[in-house]
Amino acid sequence: MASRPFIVGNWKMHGTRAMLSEARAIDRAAQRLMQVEIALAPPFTLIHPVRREAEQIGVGAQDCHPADGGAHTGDISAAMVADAGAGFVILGHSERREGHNEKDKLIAEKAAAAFDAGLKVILCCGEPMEKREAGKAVDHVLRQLKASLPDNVPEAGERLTVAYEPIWAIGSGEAASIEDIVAMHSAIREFLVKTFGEEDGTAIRIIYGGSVNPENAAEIIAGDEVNGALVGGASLSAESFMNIVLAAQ
Ligand code: G2H
Repeated sequence: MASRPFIVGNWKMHGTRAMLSEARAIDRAAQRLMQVEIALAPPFTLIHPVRREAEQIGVGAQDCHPADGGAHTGDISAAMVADAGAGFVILGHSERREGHNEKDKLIAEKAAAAFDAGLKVILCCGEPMEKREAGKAVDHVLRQLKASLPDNVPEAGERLTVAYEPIWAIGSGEAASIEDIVAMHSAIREFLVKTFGEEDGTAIRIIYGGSVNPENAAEIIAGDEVNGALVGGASLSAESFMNIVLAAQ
């Protein structure tokens, strides 16, 4: 099991250079909070500037293309985000699955490209409300996870993080209940141990995302098999993000 909680801010499509002051403030505060691993995933345009400003925290991307390069107007390869200073990439977020019609197979190809480029991967999975109401949430998430993983995950325990994000909880202000989070995380843990073996399967971090805020963070992050949080809206201000980090200590 990973020793330090992992708290990642996903800035989504928010942030111009004016937001660099928040990244600086987060980085300064992080220097006094070494017992938590902290990272930010800003938009592509801010990866390099945030990396330059921040010494302590991890910096990552929110997507990458599966190809190494070529005629893909508007796309960015895994090697390019690594070159800009990213150490990881978030893949399979439901906003990309829905907004860009990304399927599991494409996500697995992106993950393979990211690993080849030396990046770590935060692989997102989560169920829509209909599946939860039908009692099929665990089946849905495990099937999605299995299909979104590439055939080869190098150093899985170290380089793969799974983010469980129930779609209905994202940006809704209503996080999943701690009971539902713990039940899903333990099903994911069982799947990871079966897939990657005891050592890697227990070392892979499983983080929760979906309306995490300074008020609910302590309870969520203390949950069994919850190794941290992927935070959207509440990561946009250094104050609220660092209050979540403090709750994770
Ligand atoms: C879920 C999360 C971050 P929010 O997407 O990935 O966003 O915390 O705004 O629900």
